[in-house]
Amino acid sequence: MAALTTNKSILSWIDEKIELVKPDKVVWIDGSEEQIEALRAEACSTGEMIKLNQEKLPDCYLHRTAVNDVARVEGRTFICAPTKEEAGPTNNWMDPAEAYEMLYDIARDSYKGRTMYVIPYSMGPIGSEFSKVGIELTDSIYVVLNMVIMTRVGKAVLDTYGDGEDWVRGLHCRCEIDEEKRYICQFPQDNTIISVNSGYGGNVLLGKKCFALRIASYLGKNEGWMAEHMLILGIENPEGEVKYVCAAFPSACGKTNLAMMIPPEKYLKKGYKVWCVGDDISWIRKGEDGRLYAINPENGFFGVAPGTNNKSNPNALASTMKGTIFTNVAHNLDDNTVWWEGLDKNPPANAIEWKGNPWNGKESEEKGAHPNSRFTAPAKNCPCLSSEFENPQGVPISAIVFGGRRAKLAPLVYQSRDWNHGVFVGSSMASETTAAATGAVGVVRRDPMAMIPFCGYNMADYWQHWIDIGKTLDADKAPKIFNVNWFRKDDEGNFMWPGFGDNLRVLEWIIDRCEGKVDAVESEIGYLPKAEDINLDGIEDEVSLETLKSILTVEKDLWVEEANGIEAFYNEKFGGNVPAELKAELATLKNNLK
Ligand code: GTP
Ligand code: SPV
Ligand code: MN
Repeated sequence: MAALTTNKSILSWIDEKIELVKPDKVVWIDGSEEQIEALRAEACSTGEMIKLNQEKLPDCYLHRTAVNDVARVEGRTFICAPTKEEAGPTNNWMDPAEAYEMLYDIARDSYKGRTMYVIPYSMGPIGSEFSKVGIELTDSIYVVLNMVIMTRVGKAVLDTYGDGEDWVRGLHCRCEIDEEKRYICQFPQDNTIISVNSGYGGNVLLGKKCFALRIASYLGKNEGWMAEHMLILGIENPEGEVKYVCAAFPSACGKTNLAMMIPPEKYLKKGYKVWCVGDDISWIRKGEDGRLYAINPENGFFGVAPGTNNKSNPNALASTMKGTIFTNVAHNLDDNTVWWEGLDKNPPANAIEWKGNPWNGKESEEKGAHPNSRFTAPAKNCPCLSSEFENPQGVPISAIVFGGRRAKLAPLVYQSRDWNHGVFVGSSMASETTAAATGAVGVVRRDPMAMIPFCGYNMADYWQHWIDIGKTLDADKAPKIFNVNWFRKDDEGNFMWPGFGDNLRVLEWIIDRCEGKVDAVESEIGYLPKAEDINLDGIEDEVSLETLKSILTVEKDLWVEEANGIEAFYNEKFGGNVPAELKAELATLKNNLK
């Protein structure tokens, strides 16, 4: 098939890779509906995908990954910078020359008998000055069809790009899905990603975490912008004014849910609306007016299925009703649809579970869907998609919100005193681990800015970059920085805050703070809301004022422990490399707690 570009750097790189992996055939993905339809049909003919009930779920498909390949593998993800120091203490590092040699050995001849798909894609609207181009080579139709949803794919990308050389090189080889030979390697200095022996989302949809966070964070450092693991949402008040918020929560800690939330009944009646710009990744830079602007580089949602239902996230559910690929959920054989834990209280009796075995959801103790099962849905399906979604300049950011999953300690919400204090709050974030990555679940770990698995260079330098960006912002233009925690639990293990749509009550306080419309209480850790300033109208039965007060309290002895934990994290991991501004913030916190 004829190449879709005359760009020499692209063509020669692809030729080299063809020589390496030896495909039977090379197919360029042009983005046409006919080609996509033919690939879907081919994937169904080989069993790689299952065509679902086309009346209930038009253009929807089901895919099951290998049982050993269901989440990101942080232990096998490497930043192959020239020195270990550049990758930093929180990344796995491999020497680039050694990494290339090892990866090429694994990749060599691995496309024999297979097709090489060449996917030209744009992260960000095609042609926007914010956007970046990538080429992913893959031997998986599933990857092609996911990339078609998650990014802007096809000939238009190459036509707009022309003859540049700064495109991101991505090679994915399924090989034998061998866990022992699975590697996800980023070479930030070479704009290159190589991923072998996996077929799971975050490991193989190279535009997503590998490019839009790991490579892009490194580019951002050098080019003066930021790539962040953040959702972007717009909150429209009854007067029709929209304020935008970016929020960083670790994987499976509520970004998609917050980004698409439906306001509580009483807010809807008053005329509040929430608009989704993005649910996972933000690229942020300073605009001409001196404010920070964010775009969502993606074009779809790769969302966690379990827990998604008509009450928790109706917009996400609606987004999955057409053109969606479901991965590792249960297959309801009665009507050829899908099911997952938390969809409804009516699991199918006649079904296949995520591993591919017969499953009776009414009787089985086993789960039907993997806890990290996902949907890949086009952004355009989302009923609350922002009209600014395609805006090449992005949206102006009023507030940046950090948050994690903490059963104890972290209050429902607090505000940092200023930018540097906000960076400190982000740098000291911690959260309970989730099923989004392989390994133990529910263990509290430090996850600065929700970027621990995604920062493409030394995290201490990344913090410095945050501080430096702050220095370029006028105080009245800089977004205000907050921390939230939807996941506080009582002694019986019940969530103390209803969460989901009711989180708008907290966002309302955040926006009011940005506008100087509401007072706060100064505490050891920052500004806390007065309990009566969080609107409980309509949920008084669920959250008493007393409960609210208890999750808006700084528990001093726990915070002393926390400050010690932060200090240990700084010292043990980073030694002398922690920016002076953050050390000063830590000293202030310790002093406040005396
Ligand atoms: P990634 O796609 O992995 O980056 O995850 P995410 O941050 O987008 O998380 P998502 O919104 O998919 O939520 C993950 C899990 O958290 C789901 O099971 C949700 O039901 C649950 N969750 C989300 N928001 C809330 C909340 O406000 N309260 C509670 N208790 N659970 C929530
Ligand atoms: C995450 O784990 O943060 C995700 C899913 O958004 S993945 O694409 O696997 O990274
Ligand atoms: Mn994510």
